[in-house]
Amino acid sequence: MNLRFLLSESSKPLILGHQNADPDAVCAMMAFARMYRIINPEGTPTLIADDLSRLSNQVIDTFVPGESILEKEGIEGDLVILLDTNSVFQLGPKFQKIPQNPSRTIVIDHHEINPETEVLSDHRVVRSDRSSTCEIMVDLFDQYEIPIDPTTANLLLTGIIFDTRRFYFADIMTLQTAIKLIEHGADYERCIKALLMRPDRSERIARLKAAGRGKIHQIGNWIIVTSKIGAFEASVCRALLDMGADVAIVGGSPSKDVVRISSRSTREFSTATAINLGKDVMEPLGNIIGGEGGGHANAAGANGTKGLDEAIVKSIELISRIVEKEHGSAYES
Ligand SMILES: [Mn+2]
Repeated sequence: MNLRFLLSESSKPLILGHQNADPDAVCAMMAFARMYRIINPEGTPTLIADDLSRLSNQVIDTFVPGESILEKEGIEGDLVILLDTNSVFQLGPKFQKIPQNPSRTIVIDHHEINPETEVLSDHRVVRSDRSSTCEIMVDLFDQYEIPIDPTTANLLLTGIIFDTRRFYFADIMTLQTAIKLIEHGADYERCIKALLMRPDRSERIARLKAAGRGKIHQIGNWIIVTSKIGAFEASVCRALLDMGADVAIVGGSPSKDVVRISSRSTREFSTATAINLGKDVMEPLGNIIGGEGGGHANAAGANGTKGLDEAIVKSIELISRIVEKEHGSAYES
């Protein structure tokens, strides 16, 4: 792919990120727009995403206040660039139809390879060995010998810090890239601060109340915590795992005839017990609460209309039954 050529002959590129764009997507988009303006100062890039996360807005306010990412439909472009995104599905329903012409579509992404990407785009930089799209962007700036100014360096370092979970997922290349960005003027402390965000007051109160009401169940060596709260069930589950639970199951009845249950488990728990919260717990609970349940191994939920207390009791039964059946002898000895 000759990125310089594609950008120099396009006057109205559309730079797209995935739905609910996270800081990696947003920072890669902002950096890409800056790269484009250096290659083609005459052109006007448009940045588009279906909703930004709260944290992404905070990052924009920190480093590029006044610059914006649009959510408007119907904007025409002569080149489409997908960042941190490898399928139209990830763009969200509003913008799924934008990529139409593979010869005018570029994909820059670090997720697992998706067969759809090849159909979607003739110009791809897909590197699933990299832990963020922003890291790939640094390589592109280098490859095309485009200078990185301090603001771009801050944006790219922030995206890297976010997607690597502050360098939890990082290798020597990631760390070298981070150093390079600091040498170009990125302020590490500012980047870290741009990514710090306390949850809203109401969410913090929900977490604290649910923790206060929590019931602790010890099954084998595992700690399962159940609780009830009318809102922020998923956030409460994450908080309970942070506090030390192996599994958190939190139900709420935000109004009459509405029952919601959310659950989370640690990787350690799902690996050792093979319990898939979606299939093994939330699917059966869906029946009890007169609705449906499902999800993934470590994060699942159910929605229904009744029977919250019964469902929570049942969830513990379901988990104990599997743990005791698979691992009973180990605990008895
Ligand atoms: Mn990413």
